[in-house]
Amino acid sequence: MASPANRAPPHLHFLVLLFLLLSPSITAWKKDEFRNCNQTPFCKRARSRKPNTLPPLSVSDVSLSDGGLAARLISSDISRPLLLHLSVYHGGILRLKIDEDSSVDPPSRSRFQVPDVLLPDLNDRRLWLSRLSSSSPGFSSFYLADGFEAVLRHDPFELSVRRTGSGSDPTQDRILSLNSHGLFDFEQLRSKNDGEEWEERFRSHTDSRPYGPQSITLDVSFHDADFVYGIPEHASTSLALRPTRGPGVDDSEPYRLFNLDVFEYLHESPFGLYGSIPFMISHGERSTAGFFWLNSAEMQIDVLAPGWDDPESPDDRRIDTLWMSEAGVVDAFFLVGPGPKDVIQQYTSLTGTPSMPPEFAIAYHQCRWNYRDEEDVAAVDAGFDEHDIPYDVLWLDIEHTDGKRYFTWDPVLFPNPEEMQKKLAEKGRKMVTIVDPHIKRDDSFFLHKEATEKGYYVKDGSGRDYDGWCWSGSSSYPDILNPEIREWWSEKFSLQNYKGSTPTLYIWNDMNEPSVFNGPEVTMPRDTVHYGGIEHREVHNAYGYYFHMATANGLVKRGGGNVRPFVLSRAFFAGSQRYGAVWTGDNTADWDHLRVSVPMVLTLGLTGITFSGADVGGFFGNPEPELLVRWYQVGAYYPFFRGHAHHDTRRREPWLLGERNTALMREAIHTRYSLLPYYYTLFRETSVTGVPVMRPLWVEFPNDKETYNNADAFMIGSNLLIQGIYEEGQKSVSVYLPGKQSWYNLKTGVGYAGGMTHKFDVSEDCIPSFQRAGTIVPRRERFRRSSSQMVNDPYTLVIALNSSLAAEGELYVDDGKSYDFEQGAYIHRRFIFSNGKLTSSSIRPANVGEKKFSSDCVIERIIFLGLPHGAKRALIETENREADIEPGPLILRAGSSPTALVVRKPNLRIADDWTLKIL
Ligand code: NBV
Repeated sequence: MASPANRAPPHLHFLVLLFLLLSPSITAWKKDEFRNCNQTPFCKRARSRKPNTLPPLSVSDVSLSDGGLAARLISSDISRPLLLHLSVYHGGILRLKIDEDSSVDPPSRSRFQVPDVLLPDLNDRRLWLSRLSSSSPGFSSFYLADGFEAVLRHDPFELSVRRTGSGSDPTQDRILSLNSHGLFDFEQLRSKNDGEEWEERFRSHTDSRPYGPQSITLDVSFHDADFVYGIPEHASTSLALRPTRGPGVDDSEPYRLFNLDVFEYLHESPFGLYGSIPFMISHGERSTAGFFWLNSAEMQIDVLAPGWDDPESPDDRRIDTLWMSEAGVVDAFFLVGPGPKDVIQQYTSLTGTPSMPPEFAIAYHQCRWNYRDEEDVAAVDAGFDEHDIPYDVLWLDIEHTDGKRYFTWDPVLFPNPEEMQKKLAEKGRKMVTIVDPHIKRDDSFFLHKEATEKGYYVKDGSGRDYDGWCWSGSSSYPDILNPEIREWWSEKFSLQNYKGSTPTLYIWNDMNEPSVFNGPEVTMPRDTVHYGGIEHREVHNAYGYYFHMATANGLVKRGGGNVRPFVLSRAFFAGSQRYGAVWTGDNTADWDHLRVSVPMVLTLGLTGITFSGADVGGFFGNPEPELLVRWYQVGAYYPFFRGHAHHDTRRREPWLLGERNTALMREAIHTRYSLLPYYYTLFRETSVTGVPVMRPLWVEFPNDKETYNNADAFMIGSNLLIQGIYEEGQKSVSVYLPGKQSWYNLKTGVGYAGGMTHKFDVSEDCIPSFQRAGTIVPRRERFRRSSSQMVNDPYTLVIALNSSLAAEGELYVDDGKSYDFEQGAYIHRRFIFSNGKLTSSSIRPANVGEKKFSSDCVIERIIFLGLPHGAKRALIETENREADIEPGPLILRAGSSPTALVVRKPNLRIADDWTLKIL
């Protein structure tokens, strides 16, 4: 049956769209379009509670069951006892689940628990929980990990994690605790009271809320913490989360986690953006810890300033936070650290490490809304060659389709899509097309016909296919929560089903929050219904995640299970790192947005999603050439590096702003291409450990307080430190170089002492970048059209020596596209330089498969920084031959002067073990 919007005559649709496009409400960020905490009843209620004023909760009927601890939570105002369950996982993870006891006075439905996020093998990593005999009366304590125990206080209920061996007082030496302020509140499902109104209204929208209030609130304290980080996605120029409430906080709004398509978002705001990850990390000199709440409903999180509870005695050593969720259950994880990398590893042992991307995907991408037609595509492609700029992927936005019907091509503008892709492929280049979740309600569109017939759309409250307005006009949205529908969706990417696609076509999922132009807060109404009767409110933040998953699985299937997919998604949730990359959405071409991109990408990395970046140049508006150049210089280091722009902006391919600027952008892109071997090695590392490619300084220097809130500089792996330039016409910049070792400028090779701030003159040709002494970075210095044309090229090793004249580094290489690496088909080398000798040995865990990867690539140049002058020759001991050493430049570009000693043409195979000795 057609919904009212569907019955509207077509001209009305056009008028509505015209109205939406011209309306001043979407020409700039409009606060009023989005709910604030006061307009969100569960948030307002939770925030108004004072600490320890609710009837206290207590723990009863504690028993050990099924390897975990089970108990009931009771209080004078809880109608049905709550069931509490604690379990412990290998590696320092405590899990707390709290749900309603549905055996008593059964509620009409069960509460939603997010499936498909936690790794399926998690259960195998459970530790059998045993109560410690030393537990004090009224407490249950148990082993969590070496050095840590969990403590459950019975009355009043409190759960904490503390270091062991810190004495008999169970409240001593805690690192994390829950309900220490008695703010835990669980609105239980119940029947409507007479006269009670459950509906909620916002602007012209009414949420029927058929199941009434069901929110959950809890307070979490991070002890020994100087700062907390995480819970993306928000735009903030501070890497550490600023307090949202308490003394000294004026503009008091909690951080909102609710996936939204926010038009022209501000660079400084706690409001929710496109993705949500309810994971927070605390850090201080003594420890790092984490808290993750697996819940996909709207969440609001307060970071409370010291003294929020008692202005007379603020406690600076503890950070209290308040977590409020509209629905779902408590399924929370406490991560003990104790170091930053431990916490990230613990988190990714729950939600997965980032998948290994195909190699082309970590090179440069060129995008625009839109490349008009095939001729335009050919001209842009040729432009890169003419200007000697490498790039790997050309992107097509929504206009390439036939009337915003995804999986189709505009027959006039793109009549020969396969040929177009093949031409790019001849140069080793790929194409990406956009596929959004809104499906045009057009009976002649195969996708809509099929989805309608099969009943695959999300339903509105009355059971009809939900009909919303988006790019394609009246549209419906696949119910991607349903595994059968995900299967169906993934089949659409096969070469037979996606007409005009070829194996070098990859995918971009935009608008998957989901964005609905005429929906409440530009998204799907909360009372729409998914698979299994789940309300949209319960699953909202994971909708885009499922979309990303189904699309990525589609590409895996297309490749017969042995081709790595590449899918970029705008919306994300915990676990999205398993399915591909994300970007920070519609930013603006101004300096503040360039600045904020760094903490945004760093925060994504801390919460599992390392493969991310911001639109280089800024999506809205026209960047001045200086801004565009600076953006390329920073963007060249984002894990995901793509230039993109709105259709209203002037064209800005990297050769359009004058020769000098072309040269500067070329140099920035060349920097990325030269570092691809290092980046690929880091992507391998993150796919194993979860530790991000782009890292906050404090992750590498956890004891150096100076680094804790540095959002302007960042690390690429452990070896490179990069400082962005975020101001127009900036003449000088202060850069803090952490650690006891020195740092070498990446371009000049000049060394600088660590542990201090240096003031540098800013040059136009690059941003300050440094290699840490004691490290070895593999590079490739020959530039070609695309990364795949570089596969047989030789490598350069840059060896930055520390004060003991030693250094270490790695190189990881595989075929760049298949999953054969999972069976051992890769080369992973460790290079160690010490006592005047450089050795290359293989890193290969014993249980890795038998498959081999072979490469004839050699190292054509070894550059030493910090090697005392005088060395003239090197002996390759394993082959008994010599190579020359000469002073040389660090970078083989015009105008570079010698700052290093260079071993010329050692021609050492990367696949072999060898030793080279400086004579
Ligand atoms: O598909 C058009 C754009 C896209 O270029 C951009 O990157 C997305 O974030 N899309 C949003 C929809 C329209 C934005 C105004």
